[in-house]
Amino acid sequence: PAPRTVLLTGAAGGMGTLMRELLPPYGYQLRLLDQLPIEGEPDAITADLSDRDALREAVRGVDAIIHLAGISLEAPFEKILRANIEGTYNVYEAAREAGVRRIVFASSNHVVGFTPRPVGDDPLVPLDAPRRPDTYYGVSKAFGEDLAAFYWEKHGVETVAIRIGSCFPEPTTVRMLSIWMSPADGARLLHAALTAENVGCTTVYGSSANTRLWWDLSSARALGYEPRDDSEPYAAKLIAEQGELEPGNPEHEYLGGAFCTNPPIWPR
Ligand code: NAI
Ligand code: 15L
Repeated sequence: PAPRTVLLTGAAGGMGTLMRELLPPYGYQLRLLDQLPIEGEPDAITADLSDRDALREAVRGVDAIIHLAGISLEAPFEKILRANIEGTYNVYEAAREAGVRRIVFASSNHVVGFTPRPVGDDPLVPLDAPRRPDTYYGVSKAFGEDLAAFYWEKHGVETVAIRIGSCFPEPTTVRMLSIWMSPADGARLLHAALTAENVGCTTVYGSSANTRLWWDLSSARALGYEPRDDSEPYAAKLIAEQGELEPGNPEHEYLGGAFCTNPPIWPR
């Protein structure tokens, strides 16, 4: 049966806030969790990912989990360790104990951040490109993907790991023209990841059908995902303001962009 009740971790964050609006029309009943309280959501669970009792309670009776919570930028290793590595382990353990069948894990393009961006006729970056994390943050997402594979092989917990590009209301940089995932396409991809059958442990790149796309969306499409958006209408203005990506500029050379050179730091 298709999942109905879904735990959304990281529900107070940027994507969580967007998905709280966009997912219920697909028929999901969302249970919300974040370390921060969520205005206007008195039933949301306010808990840190280190609180295993709270997670045990939060997963009780859910059909699936969308795991977005965590540090979403670069941070000192100790912080990444607690929130993204131990935190994701705690989510998987709670899911295993409660018999939750499927987790959709918010991985990131920064797992392969040091992959050179395709230029000209270069092929799109394939799913099996070697991992080349660009930050401790990217390393933590690579860990999450491996943890997911282990929980599938060993415990039968299914995962769709989505290497998200940039999911924001609009693309704001020239790099984002290639990796943007519109919020509406983000919801389409999450829905596909929740409902596709026999996913086992699957990894996909997550973005819209961008004209300037850098990676292969075929494994996402195999889930039934049909992106409808393209960042191209934003291109002329962003390029006029920021210029084209330059060959030889280290900040423009790799998929991970500035994460490879001067990563944005988690503020808390
Ligand atoms: P965000 O930083 O806006 O939201 C993350 C949420 O997780 C925050 O509300 C925060 O309070 C919560 N959180 C952090 N540590 C926690 C902990 N220890 N316990 C409980 N809650 C905790 O990030 P955003 O942009 O919404 O991203 C969501 C997820 O998707 C993240 O895992 C991020 O790494 C991943 N992702 C997002 C991309 C994007 O374009 N938005 C791109 C690639 C990956
Ligand atoms: C990410 O993984 C971050 O969570 C998000 O905030 C963006 O910076 C995105 O990657 C990106 O690469 O643009």
